[in-house]
Amino acid sequence: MSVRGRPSGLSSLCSQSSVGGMGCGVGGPVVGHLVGSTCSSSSASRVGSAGSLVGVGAGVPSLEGEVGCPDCAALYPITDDALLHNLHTRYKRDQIYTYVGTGLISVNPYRRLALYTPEVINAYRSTCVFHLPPHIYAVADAAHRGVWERNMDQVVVVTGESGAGKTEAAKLVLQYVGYSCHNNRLLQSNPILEAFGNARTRRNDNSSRFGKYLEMEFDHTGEPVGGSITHCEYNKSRVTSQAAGERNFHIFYQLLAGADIQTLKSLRLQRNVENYILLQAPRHCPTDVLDDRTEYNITKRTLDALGMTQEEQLEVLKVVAAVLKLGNLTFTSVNNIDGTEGCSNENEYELHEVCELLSCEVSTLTGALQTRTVEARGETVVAELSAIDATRTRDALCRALYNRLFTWVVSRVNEAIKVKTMGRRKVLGILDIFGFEILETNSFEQLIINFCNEKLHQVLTEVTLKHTQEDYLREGIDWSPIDVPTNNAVVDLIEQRQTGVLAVIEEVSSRVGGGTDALLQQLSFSCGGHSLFDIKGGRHAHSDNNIPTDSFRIRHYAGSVTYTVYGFIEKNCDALHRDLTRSLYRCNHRILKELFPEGNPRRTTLKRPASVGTQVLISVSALMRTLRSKTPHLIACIKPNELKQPRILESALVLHQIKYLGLVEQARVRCEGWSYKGTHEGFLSRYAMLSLHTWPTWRGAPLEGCALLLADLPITPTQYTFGRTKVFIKSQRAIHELEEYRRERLEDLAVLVQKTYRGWH
Ligand code: AOV
Ligand code: MG
Repeated sequence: MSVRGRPSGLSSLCSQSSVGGMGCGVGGPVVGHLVGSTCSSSSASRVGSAGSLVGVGAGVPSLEGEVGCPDCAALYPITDDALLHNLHTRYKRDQIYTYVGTGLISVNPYRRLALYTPEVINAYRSTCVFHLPPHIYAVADAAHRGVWERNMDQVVVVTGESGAGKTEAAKLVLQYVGYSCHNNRLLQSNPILEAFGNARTRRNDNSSRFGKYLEMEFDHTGEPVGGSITHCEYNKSRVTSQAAGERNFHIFYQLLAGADIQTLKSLRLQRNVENYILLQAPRHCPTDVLDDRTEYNITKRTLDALGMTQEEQLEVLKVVAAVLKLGNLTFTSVNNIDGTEGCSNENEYELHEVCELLSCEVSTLTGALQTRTVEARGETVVAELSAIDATRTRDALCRALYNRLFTWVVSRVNEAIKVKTMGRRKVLGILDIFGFEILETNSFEQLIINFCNEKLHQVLTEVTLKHTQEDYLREGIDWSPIDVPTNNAVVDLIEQRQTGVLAVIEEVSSRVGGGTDALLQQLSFSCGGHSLFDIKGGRHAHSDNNIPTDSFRIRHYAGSVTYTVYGFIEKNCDALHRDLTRSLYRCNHRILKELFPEGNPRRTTLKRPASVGTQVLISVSALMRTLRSKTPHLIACIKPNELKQPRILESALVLHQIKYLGLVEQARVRCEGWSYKGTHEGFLSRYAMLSLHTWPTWRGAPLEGCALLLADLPITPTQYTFGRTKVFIKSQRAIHELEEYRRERLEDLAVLVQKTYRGWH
């Protein structure tokens, strides 16, 4: 050996088998054999000796009591059924986390487990991950280290269907990183985002109705210096209509349940939910007054903590209250003397109060809601709206007010957490979007949600499976390709220019009088021949088929979804008439001017605002670019049952998710592939100090240097290989130990430098 002080752990590298993923050299019996599959020796040995998190008195995690296989990449054989069995075995013992190579599977426990205490956080910060059970903190730690040890941008991506646990997982990652850094401002912002952006749906009591991408920024020392939040597509139609058994956004209920009498009075509100039409769900839905009250206090505290003044908070709440009260306005038809139809508002008092809240003239708002200014042949004519049109205008106004308020709140939060210093920075991003949804009736929102999930799935397949294998082939290393199903065809079907589903919706939206029938016809014409698209009477052989006449069906990666086209065009446009934006801009309410800048009469551009579909395409492709530019860490969340109940795992439901999340392919590529890859130069420059062959200087070819260096380390030759430009190392553990060893070496060198320095003085 040409180096000294080698940690004893490194010697275990010699005895490792070539099984990929998280193989571990700690000896011990295999616990929890699988039917028809076993845990391969290296990984099984991780199970060796020590404890499940739950019920361990001291609350410190250890490996004892782990059942099944902590890493699916070490199962043999790797099949859907074997994965299911493994997850089930572990779930029964509250072991909800399982690795799949470097990624993590998390099965929703639907109950609080003692897994997230400060002791556990400290354990994952201070102990080698190979001596601990699988945990989301291990993923968070790897991402965090990637930033401050390797100085590379990282991103944690959480996937899974609605209710699978993505948002909770994202919060835990943030909690871990925030805790380690003693900086919780970004974490603190979460209750506000959830209050305004989440709602109870049939599938999840706290469903995210917007996509969220959080970024923590770190300076060159690894200290967090701030962050930012990007949100995308917002389910604004929920403001004015909710499906049976669902609720509106949390903030409405929180406000009514939690605000004190004085605040309610100044907001002209009454405590009773039943007084507001927008909160009357079509089917009874429990309102949990107690929880809403507690949550209101949390939201309020968060607003305080982010530095929002009491006046500012009141301004925000006034807009929320105005939306609720606007929703109560009802219009009835009036026949004018000249034969035209007009309408009158049945609830004058409520309208007066709305105007008080928004500081605007009653006549201004009445005019905006009940009339329309049209220009014809150079003349300006004010036409009265029918009761139906005034109702539509009222709803569009409610949605726009709420939607823009949410965007304003997010930018206010961004203001509070933004980086205040200059200098080079690296980021750790966390992506948590709304999960894939199949409801009884699926509308435009579901199409958008499911399209976003398709895009995410496409990019993740690309960066984790496709690119990895392409790299092996490019580098010329021995590799038998593993077939990876892609969802490119369905993504194309939806996003293709001119002929894709979104383009068709856009085109029909821009036609004068384009409605549901025109949309169905055009969809049938443009997409009817696509093998993943069905529509009644479509050109495809299978196009018939129990599809209602007002619907079309897309076969998504996660299942077939039938969409009812009713309301698509309105939801896609949802533009506000100029009369409305001008009236809102004229209000004396401080925030409204910022919310409706296009209402400024001095602004002359009459450009049509981008439709929802176009906005989604733009923001999703920006998000995917961000993902591609960072080192990904994956967390696949699994929903164990539809009942939202603990301790129940429905096999068919979980198997379906295992399949469409591509977990078997992930496990296979990890098992047969290589955990680490780095250029010859990069590897050498990082680890040259571990061998006297390459340290203090190496002047030969990098490849030769790497070969000498690796030969000098206790790693068996099966554990590494050389590609044309890169070094590949089989197990994560080997890399981990190289890093440990490098750290010790750096400490040795620091001591040496100190001694030399003292010697000089
Ligand atoms: P989602 O984000 O994946 O759905 P959530 O993260 O909101 O799902 O989780 C749904 C519910 O499951 C939470 O409100 C918790 O009650 C429970 N849950 C999830 N993870 C855990 C955990 N680790 N421990 C305890 N309970 C948990 V959606 O936003 O609908 O796509 O759109
Ligand atoms: Mg969520």
